[in-house]
Amino acid sequence: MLTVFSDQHALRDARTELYGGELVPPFECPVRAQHILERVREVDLGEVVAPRDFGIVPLTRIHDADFIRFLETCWDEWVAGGFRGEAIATCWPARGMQQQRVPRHIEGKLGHYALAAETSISDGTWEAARASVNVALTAQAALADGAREAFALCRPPGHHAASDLFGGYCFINNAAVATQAFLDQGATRVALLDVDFHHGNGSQAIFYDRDDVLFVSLHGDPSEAFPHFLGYADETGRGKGEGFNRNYPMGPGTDYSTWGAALADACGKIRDYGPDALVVSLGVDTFERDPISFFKLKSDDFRRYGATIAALGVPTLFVMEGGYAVEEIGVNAVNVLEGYEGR
Ligand code: SP5
Ligand code: ZN
Repeated sequence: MLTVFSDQHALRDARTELYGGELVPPFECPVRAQHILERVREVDLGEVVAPRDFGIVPLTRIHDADFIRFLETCWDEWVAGGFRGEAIATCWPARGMQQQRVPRHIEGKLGHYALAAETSISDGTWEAARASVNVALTAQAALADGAREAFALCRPPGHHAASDLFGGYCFINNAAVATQAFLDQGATRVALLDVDFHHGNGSQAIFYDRDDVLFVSLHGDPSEAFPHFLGYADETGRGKGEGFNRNYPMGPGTDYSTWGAALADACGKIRDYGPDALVVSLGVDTFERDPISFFKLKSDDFRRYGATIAALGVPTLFVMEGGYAVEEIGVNAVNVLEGYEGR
């Protein structure tokens, strides 16, 4: 299987994450991508290529122009504001306050566009996010050119980013942009399967009103886990999109007997939908030793579920999302891809 990878991921190297009331080194760090790339090479998964530049237009199919502009200018505005640390949102348009007006001051803008405070914006973040979405689009183009599968080794991840929100370590929704690219190139239906431990709130929100994308997510129960405010089982889509959103929230301690059964059910929905392409938001933070998650998947389980996804027989684009057990991240992510290939 082809892997697309960009060295520019390393430009996303924030110093701080707000966690447990402290500023700690971010869980979402450059070594994650290095370990995955090393494992891709170790098992000889296939060719590794650098991305092409697709420009801004494919991003504007998913994200608002003012949000893209914010990401582009945030760091410079923050520095111009005279702050010493990294850009962190500290106030929000909460219940009863104005949601529509975008403040002019950078602290107001951060609150308007952030869905969470753990994700600091730092120098190079925008450049890395651009490279990451180009990775997804280059892998998508390989499928458009006839490949049956490809691996977009994206970093930073994307599934928490909505049309005008960043957070959860995500800035541009790589999987959503790639999904839209399939549709813009003539696909009629695309399934987006999100197996990251966290609910893909950004992807759900982006496609919630639509029937041309089936969004299916397996994740930690939002009542117990980030992003906390979306991802319940009764969120099934709206209007034309009714029935085209499926959530499988699961509780602490969930192991493969439960998780695998949910995946089998999810795959049944995808099969019934009959998509032209499948995009997998591939997070491996479902691993038993993930430092911020509470599922109990073992390394071999990743291989098993790769095979389950392959049995759908649909052209498949894997887009890297989360996974923070850094030592095992390469084995776990590549196990999914090897399981898919039946090796
Ligand atoms: C892409 C992705 O996986 N993003 C995840 C972002 C999670 N950020 C918030 C983490 C809060 C973790 N609280 C964990 C408590 C552990 N005891
Ligand atoms: Zn995650």
